[in-house]
Amino acid sequence: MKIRSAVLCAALALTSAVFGVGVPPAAAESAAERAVAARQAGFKQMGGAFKAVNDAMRAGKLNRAEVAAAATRLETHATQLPSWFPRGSGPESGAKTEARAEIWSDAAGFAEAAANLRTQAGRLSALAREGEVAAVRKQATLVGAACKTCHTTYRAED
Ligand code: ASC
Repeated sequence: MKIRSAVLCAALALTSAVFGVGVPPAAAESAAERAVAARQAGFKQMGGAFKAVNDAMRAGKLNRAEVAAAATRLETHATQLPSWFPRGSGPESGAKTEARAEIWSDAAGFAEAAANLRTQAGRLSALAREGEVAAVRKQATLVGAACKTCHTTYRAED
């Protein structure tokens, strides 16, 4: 019985190795393409977190813990954001990306823009915990402005 399952396991492993079963389709091939896919996923999460904040504002209902958690997610992502742009993952790589070359030629400016988003998102989280809707709403527009400023300078389509 044990030997049988071991043989079965080996056969399955071999099948997987040969046919790539269980391995996700290789949508991203090169290191640059993998970096692009990873950061797009990160930005998608950021968009989701910011949407959660804006939805709460639109509904006029401030669930403090929920909005604070979304803002903290934004803050954490903002901290990691510069590392999502390894050198060589820009448009020169041939990868399909809206990242502009300025991200790397003006790395200090890019880092500063990310740090600003981190600061604004941190303030948003603190204000959400305090629970003053008007203050949260105002701060949410500053977070949006931080997103937008960076996009204007460092993203092709914005
Ligand atoms: C979002 C989102 C962005 C920013 C930006 C803010 O929700 O996906 O890229 O806000 O539009 O101006």
